[in-house]
Amino acid sequence: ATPNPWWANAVVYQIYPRSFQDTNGDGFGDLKGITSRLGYLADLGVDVLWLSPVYKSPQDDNGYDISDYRDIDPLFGTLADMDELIAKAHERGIKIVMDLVVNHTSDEHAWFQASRNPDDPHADWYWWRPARPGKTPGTPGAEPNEWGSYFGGSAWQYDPERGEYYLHQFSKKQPDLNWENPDVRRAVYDMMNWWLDRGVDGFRMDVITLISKRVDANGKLPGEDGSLIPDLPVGEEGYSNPNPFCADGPRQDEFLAEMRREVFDGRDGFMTVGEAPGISPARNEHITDPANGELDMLFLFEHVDFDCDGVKWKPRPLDLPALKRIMADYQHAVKDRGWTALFDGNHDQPRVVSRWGDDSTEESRVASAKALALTLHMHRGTPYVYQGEELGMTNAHFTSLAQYRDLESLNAYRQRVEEARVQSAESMMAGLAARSRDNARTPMQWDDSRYAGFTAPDAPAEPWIAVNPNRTSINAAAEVHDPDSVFAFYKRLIALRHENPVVAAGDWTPLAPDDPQVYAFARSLDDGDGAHRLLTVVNLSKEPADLPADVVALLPSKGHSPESPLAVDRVVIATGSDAEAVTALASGHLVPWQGFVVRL
Ligand code: TEU
Ligand code: CA
Repeated sequence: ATPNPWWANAVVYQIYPRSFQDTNGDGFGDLKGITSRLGYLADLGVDVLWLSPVYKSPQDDNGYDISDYRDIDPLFGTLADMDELIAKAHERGIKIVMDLVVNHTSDEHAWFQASRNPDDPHADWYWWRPARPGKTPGTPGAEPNEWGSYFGGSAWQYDPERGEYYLHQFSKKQPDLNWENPDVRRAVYDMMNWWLDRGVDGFRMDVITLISKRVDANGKLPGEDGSLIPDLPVGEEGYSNPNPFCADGPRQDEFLAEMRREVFDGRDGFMTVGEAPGISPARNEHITDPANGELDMLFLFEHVDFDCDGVKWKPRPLDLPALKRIMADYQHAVKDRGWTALFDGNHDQPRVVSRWGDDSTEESRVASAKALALTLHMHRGTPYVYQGEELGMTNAHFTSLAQYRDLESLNAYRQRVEEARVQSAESMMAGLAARSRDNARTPMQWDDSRYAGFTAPDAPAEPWIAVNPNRTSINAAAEVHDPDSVFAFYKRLIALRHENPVVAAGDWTPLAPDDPQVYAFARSLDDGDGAHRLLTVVNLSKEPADLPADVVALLPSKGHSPESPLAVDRVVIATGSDAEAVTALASGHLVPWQGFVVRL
């Protein structure tokens, strides 16, 4: 096999700057804060930092609504602070990847303001459409079609100045850019080159699989002629879903290949990762196959969308065999070519230890956080660690609407409980507690002080969102020197990926796919002097579990009976002690949340 590119052996750490480290006491994290924590990140051993957006922004969607791509928002600091962070990170051999948000801009971007004048050269830089025929512009029901925004309400906003509607799949302050327009693409590529020339090492590309829309030969979007969009039902909240017309569209590959040529060809040492809602594993193989010159890897979403009852606000408990099937599809799709990003959490998802682990006691929280980390990091792909995940940070467990900040959550509450009346307040509050994006956005817990060291205890301003009270027991200061901490375990997992080629490059083979408690798989790599194989076994449940038969069958003859236990030096890593792993294999029984990797 061709030698892996550098990012195939790397671990990426996602920073949500707003909640990472505040250094000027305004209650918001900032760039100087990130720079001040590079030692911690170097100690953890991560190779790349992905920063959620820090560009100029009205902060309607916490920076995913950009008003100037070539400047830093004062909330986070200055371009000089960004240059310093890049330089200081590079000194430590850590790369910096920026968040590229180009499916849409802020409505306060100069491009959009110019576009409101139909005679301006920017007039066609966004998706402007007239009111539905026969309807008075600006009145309810006059929108060009029934599409709903992911953040509630219609996906069309009326602009009285232009007298037309503009498309926004996300908030009304996030108008979709018109990628059909070559001037838009040119402007995006020029900006990307400007950042790469400034020293950044690549991009995470926000909803990059939504940029190509399915327009007809006349450039019309479905339903614009006043008819209902064919075959797209209006949902319980009164809108239809634009996804079938805006995800993985007809020019997706063309645009990504053009971007690769215009921006990345000729450069090296960079990486690109696309946020890819609506992309199948098979399409992931095509887009990440280096022969197609598009993207290096993608975040796929089925594994973080399936555990609910049709809508994220009606969560369901984990169905482990279903998760294993989804992850197996991801892995099989890229076994011969292409690559995949591995993640269980980010700034849009609840904390994985609360979602699929058990944060009800300290013991189960630590054990399940390690078990989940072991499962993810032993897969083939590039693992992403979301800030605080390495500490076993939990969901916020908010109890009142006033504690929430995220517009997705607040708009969903209003629309589902108060307007469409499709969910009770009590059920919605439970849904928010389980799935609100704010669960992952509470301040990073550095120590047990009043604001967890995120900002000074005597800071003039409160943090922008409440610090989790469990900062008293869950914080970096308590973990970085504790060999049994979640942090120490992540550090070992990251080191293992750097040291053991089987982890980064080995093939992946599922085991016990139908077992409801145990997640098991094998990794193998033949590097010329025989195959090296690793067996991963994890009890992802709060109950004891039996070793699955097809796992036992893989063990060497000496290894699965009390009389002939596996030699302890075959244990590569274990959530408990190595001896406990040997005992589990010999006895055939796993204690709750017990996981380990052994050399076969
Ligand atoms: O997320 C897009 C996206 O898929 C999320 O909206 C996700 O589907 C949803 O939050 C889960 O319920 C990206 C960014 O990661 C997100 O923070 C932004 O709000 C969004 O795009 C718009 O830029
Ligand atoms: Ca600050």
